[in-house]
Amino acid sequence: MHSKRTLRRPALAASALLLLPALPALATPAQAAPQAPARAAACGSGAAIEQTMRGGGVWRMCWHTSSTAGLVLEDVSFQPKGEPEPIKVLSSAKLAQIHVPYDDASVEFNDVTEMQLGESAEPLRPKDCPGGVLKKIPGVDLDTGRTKQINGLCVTTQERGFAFHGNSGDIGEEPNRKDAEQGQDLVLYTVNSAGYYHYINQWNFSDDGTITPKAGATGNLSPSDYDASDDQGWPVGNGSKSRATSHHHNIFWRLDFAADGAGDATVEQFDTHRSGSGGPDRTPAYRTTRRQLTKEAAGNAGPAGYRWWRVVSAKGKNADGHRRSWELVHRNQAKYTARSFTKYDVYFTRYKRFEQYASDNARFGSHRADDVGKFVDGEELKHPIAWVNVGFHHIARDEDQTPMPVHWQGFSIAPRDVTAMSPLTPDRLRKPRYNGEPQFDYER
Ligand SMILES: [Cu+2]
Repeated sequence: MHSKRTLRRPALAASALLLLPALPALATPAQAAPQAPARAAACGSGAAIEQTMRGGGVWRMCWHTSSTAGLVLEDVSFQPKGEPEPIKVLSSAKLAQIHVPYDDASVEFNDVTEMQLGESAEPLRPKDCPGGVLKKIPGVDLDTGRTKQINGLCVTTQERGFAFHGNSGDIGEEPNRKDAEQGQDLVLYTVNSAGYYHYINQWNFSDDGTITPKAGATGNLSPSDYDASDDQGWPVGNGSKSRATSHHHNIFWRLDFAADGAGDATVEQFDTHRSGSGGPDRTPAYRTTRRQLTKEAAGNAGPAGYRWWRVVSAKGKNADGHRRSWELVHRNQAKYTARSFTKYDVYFTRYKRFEQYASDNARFGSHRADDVGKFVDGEELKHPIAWVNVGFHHIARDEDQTPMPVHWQGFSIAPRDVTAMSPLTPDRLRKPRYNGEPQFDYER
C-alpha cells in the first residue's frame, strides 16, 4: 500500500526527494529580457519592472525567481506623484513558506522548501494575464523533468474599485465639488503547483502606495484525502461516503524593509485598550499606546485587530515633518498553534543571511536555525526582517470540486505618513488649507 504522503503529491514528492542532496542553490539567475534599460542596470542580474500608474505614481522593482520561493522581488520603490525621487520600501520580498499540516496528524508539508514550489511554475496563456505581459521564468518540462523557460510571470494592471469618493465642501472648498476616482493596481503573479494544489503567488501594488502580497490556493483536493482520517472530515460528494480531511494552510512572507533606502528602520507596536467603562449614555473610552521594539519579537494581531505594527524610517520624513512608515495590515483567519513558527501572526527578527525560510530553514545548512520561532532569540532588533504568517483552516466543501475555487490569504503593507496627503489627492486640493484642520471662509 502506498503511503498517504506519496499519494498526496505523487509527481513532486518524488522529484523533490531526488533533488534534496543538490539543493543548496537558492536562486536561479535572472530571467527574461529586461525592460526599461536605464533601470535594468540597477537590477544587477535581475530584471526591472517600471509602471506609471493612472494616478501618476511610479512603481519600480527588480525581480528574479528562486527554486524555492519562486518570485523574489527586490528594491521595491514607489514614487508618488509630485515626489522628486522614488521612495524605497523593500529591499527584498518573497514567500517564506507554505506549511500544510493535516488534521489527522499524519503529515505536514513545507511547500516552499521541501516541495520546491519555485520549480513548478505553470505556463500562463495570454488569457491568463489579461491586458498584461508574460515574462519567461524557469518551469519544469513534465516530459523530460528538465527545467525550461516558460511564460510564467504575468505583469499587468487591474482595476481595484473606488480609490476615494468625497465632497470638498466638507473641507471648505467653495464652490464644493464631488471628487471620485477609480483605483488601479500593478499586479504580478505566477502559478506554482505543489502536488494537486496550484498556488497563485501574487503581489498587488496599488496607485496609493499600498502593497498587498497574497497567495491563492486552487487546483484540486488531494484524491487520497477523501477518507475522513481525521475522524471527522467533511462529506464531499453524494451522501457521506467521501469525507475530505481538513488541514491548515499557514502561509508566510519574508519582508526585508529598506525604508527610504536604509536597513536601519525601527519597529513600533501599537496596542489599543479599553481605558474607561463608559456609562448608560457614553461609550467606553479607548487608549492606544505605542512602544518601540528594541529586541527581536513575535506577536499576534489580536482578535479584533487591536495590535498592529509599523516599520519606521530612520531618516525619512514627509513634508509634514512626520516620519515615514509602513504599516502591516494583518488579519489572520485561523491560527495553528502546534508549531513554534505558527504561534504568532508576525515575527520581527534581526537580519541574518541564513535566515530565509519560516520553517525547514535548516534544510539548507545544519548550522542554520530551523524556523522563525527560533530566530527570535533576544537579539537587538537592528535591520528588522518582518515575517508575516496568515493561516487558513481548510474544511473542504462540495464547491471545492473541481477545479477548486481560489481561496486567498494575504495582508497589506500600507503607507503611513509617507506623503503629506494621499498620493491620489487631486492637485487642486494639494494646498496647505486642506492639509490639517480644514479652514472655512466664514472663519477667515
Ligand atoms: Cu486546502
